[in-house]
Amino acid sequence: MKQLTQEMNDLLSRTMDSHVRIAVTGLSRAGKTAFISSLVNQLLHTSTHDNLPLFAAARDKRVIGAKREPQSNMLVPRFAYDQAMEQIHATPPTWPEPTRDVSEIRLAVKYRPIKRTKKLFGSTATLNIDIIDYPGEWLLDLPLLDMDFNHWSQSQFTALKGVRADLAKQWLAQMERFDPDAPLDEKQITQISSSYSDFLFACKDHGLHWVQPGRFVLPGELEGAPVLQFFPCRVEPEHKVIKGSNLAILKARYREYQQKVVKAFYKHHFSTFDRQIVLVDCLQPLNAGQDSFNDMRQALEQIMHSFRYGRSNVLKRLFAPRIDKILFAATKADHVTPEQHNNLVSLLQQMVHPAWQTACYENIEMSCMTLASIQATEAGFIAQGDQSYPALRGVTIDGQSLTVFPGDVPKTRPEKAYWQQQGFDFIDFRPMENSIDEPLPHIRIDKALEFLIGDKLK
Ligand SMILES: Nc1nc2c(ncn2[C@@H]2O[C@H](COP(=O)(O)OP(=O)(O)O)[C@@H](O)[C@H]2O)c(=O)[nH]1
Ligand SMILES: [Mg+2]
Repeated sequence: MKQLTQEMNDLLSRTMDSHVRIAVTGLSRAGKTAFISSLVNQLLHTSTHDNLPLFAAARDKRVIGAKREPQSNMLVPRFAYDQAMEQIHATPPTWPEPTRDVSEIRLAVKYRPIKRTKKLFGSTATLNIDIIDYPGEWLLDLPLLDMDFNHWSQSQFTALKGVRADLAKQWLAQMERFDPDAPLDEKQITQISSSYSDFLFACKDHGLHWVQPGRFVLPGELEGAPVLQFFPCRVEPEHKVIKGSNLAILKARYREYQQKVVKAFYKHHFSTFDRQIVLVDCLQPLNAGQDSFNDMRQALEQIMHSFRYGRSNVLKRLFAPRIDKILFAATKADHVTPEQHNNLVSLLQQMVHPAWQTACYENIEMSCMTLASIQATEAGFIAQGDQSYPALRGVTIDGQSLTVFPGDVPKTRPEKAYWQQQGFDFIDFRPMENSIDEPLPHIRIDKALEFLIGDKLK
């Protein structure tokens, strides 16, 4: 009953435009934890600081204050904001620990509305904002809902080219000794599953982001569970499955994974999101090389399928979608000098727009931008003779002060020659020292907020 009342309240406040659920995703290390930490930090400071000039409600002094509230979904872990702040404000400052699961945090923002309908209810109003953090890798699993085990296995073997084929060697060697028709050998299945997971992890380490099943590399609370212990196995379509055989169990676990992991995520989490921000680290693949870059594009395209609610779409059969705005943001903009920011947006647009335009995204507004959640460098110029060049100054993770020009960001998808001739070389900096009473330094978090919730604060 309590649960029901809570749900009714949430529903009511949503119709009153006083509740919004913003989902934050991106592949691992895209910058989700840093983004949410900074977003919360900015909102908590905005009544006392002019830290969000591009966020109209804050600029116009209509935000009275923000505070943290207990989250509504009690089955989801809380986003570790306090821990993140401790780490960022430590001496020396460090980046927050990576998170590996879905988590949530709620803020209540009190503001002065300008819409007449809202003013009827008083001179102030409150917007409850739920911010949900979940791994983008989980969205790579969507196609699994439309594929049976054989079909999926086939697709995995087809993808074994180039670096992937090399990385898969150990797993494939174990497959040689695997007999799908033999009676269930739990130990062998566990071993091969673990070898298959190692292969997926190795792909990630080599900057190859398209991995399936996505949960294998970010299992969250499912770590070690049998539902994550299976692997692709190539058999002829007409191959008969013997009851109690290895193959029978692989297929059963695959079906369980489809239902209890993939479908459950879309039904219980994804279906509740109103707005989505997808964070993309375009710089890492620029560092890593062409394979990594192409792979990132492929993974992004795959991620975008989750926002495509065409009529016959598998998602539409599961729930009534309601995401109406998506922001794609290239993160870590403080890794490049400011005059490169435009190129960084163009690059992101080039990765996102073609897929966006050819598909049917019903009633979803989309935008691309660049941001730095927690600015770790200062931009300036260095003089060389009578010329001056743009440069960044920061402190490296091991405490060295550096002034660098990391390179030009290509405006469009680079050709192979880019990596051969110049490439890109960015260095990891640690967060700048910052007083706990001050908001964190950022680049364009306010612009992101304006896109994501500006309309809700009118
Ligand atoms: N310079 C800079 N580095 C960032 C920023 N955001 C994230 N990073 C770096 O990217 C790493 C991964 O970020 P995190 O937020 O943990 O990624 P997540 O896996 O998507 O949650 C951090 O440890 C930082 O090194 C940023 O705004 N500026
Ligand atoms: Mg994280």
